[in-house]
Amino acid sequence: MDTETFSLFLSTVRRFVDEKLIPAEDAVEEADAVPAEIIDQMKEMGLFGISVPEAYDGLGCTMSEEAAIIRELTRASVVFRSVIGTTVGIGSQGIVMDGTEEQKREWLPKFATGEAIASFGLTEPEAGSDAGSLRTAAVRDGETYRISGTKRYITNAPRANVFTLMARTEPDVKGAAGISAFILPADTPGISLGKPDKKMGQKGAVTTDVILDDVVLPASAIIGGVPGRGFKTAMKVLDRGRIHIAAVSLGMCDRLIEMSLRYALERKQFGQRIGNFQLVQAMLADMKVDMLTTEALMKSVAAKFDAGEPVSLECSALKYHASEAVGRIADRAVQIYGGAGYMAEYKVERFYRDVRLLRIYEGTSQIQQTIIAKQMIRQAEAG
Ligand code: COS
Repeated sequence: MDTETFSLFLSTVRRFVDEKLIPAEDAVEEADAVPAEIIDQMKEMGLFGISVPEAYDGLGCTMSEEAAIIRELTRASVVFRSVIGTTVGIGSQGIVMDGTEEQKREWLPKFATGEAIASFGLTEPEAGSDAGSLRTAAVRDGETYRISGTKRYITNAPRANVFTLMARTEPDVKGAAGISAFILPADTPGISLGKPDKKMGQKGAVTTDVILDDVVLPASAIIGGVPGRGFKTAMKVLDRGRIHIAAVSLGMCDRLIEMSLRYALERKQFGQRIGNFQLVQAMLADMKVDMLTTEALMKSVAAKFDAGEPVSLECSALKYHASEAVGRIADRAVQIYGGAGYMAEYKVERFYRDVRLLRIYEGTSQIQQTIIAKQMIRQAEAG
């Protein structure tokens, strides 16, 4: 997108956030659902297609552009972003990165319009951080695979038309090398969903188990057509996804700082606004520093990603920093609000719970630390 078109798009998103999404936050929390009308508006705006290349009818945003859009969008409750999150990110990008031309032509234009919602099936009951130990088995049977297993906490599973699903095609190969990524249409016989998970926060975002009982798929459903490459596809998708999650964190940083500053200027104690007190100022300043360091890191990592540089370590560093930073910011926001910060009607307690997930999904902070350190050690050993 040229600069002018892009800044117009961003201001449309900003208006949508201020006029539609923020006013709908309480109703979404209450109903534990995002209204269909809002989802339709997101489709009309092209939000489902930001990461789909233009050749497949998407907006073809760069990572830097996507991050800026997601940051803007997540000034409203992160639950709205969750509606588009898997289609923009982890659910579609395996096909964008490693799919065959035929697979891209079949699915990407549908993702771009939101006609098809994509979801990502990696996590299992016994395989969370240790994704390479997944057990869902895909057994070759002539020109097909028969897949059985359970996927856990799958975001947008009930909305999904298709899953990119990781399964073990080589039962004798332990770890990552035996895993393939499949394109699994959600209406394939043998798929059933568990009950919606009851979560700490993010009401309106949906996750369920996905249970596969002898699901038959053609061998051509493997992303890229070559078995054994699915783990690497998943890791590349997650590297990119971690920049996206940092942008989500940053949007919430902006919102929480905006709210805290407003409250500090309105709320009076000891005969003056609490923003005059240096201990409150210290919290505001620390929030700003956390936001600015996240913003700076995000811009540099997204730019390196767009330049095609290897950024796996940086993606982990960014996701780690951003998600921890927004956690600290949310905690300080509750503190600045005091008693009101603990009460549902002021919303900061909700955001405090909502952002807690950012330190967990798409790789915990501890997994990010190990990715960073392992690469540092590898680089040192390589001289
Ligand atoms: N990009 C490309 N390839 C990668 C990669 C990346 N970012 N990370 C790892 N790989 C490759 C490795 O190069 C290795 O290939 P070779 O055997 O050909 O060298 C292979 O994948 C296995 O890598 P590794 O040995 O590092 O895998 P581990 O099993 O030790 O696990 C971690 C790696 C822990 C990093 C991985 O399991 C992980 O990211 N876990 C968190 C999962 C997660 O984020 N879950 C969230 C659920 S989705 S919301």
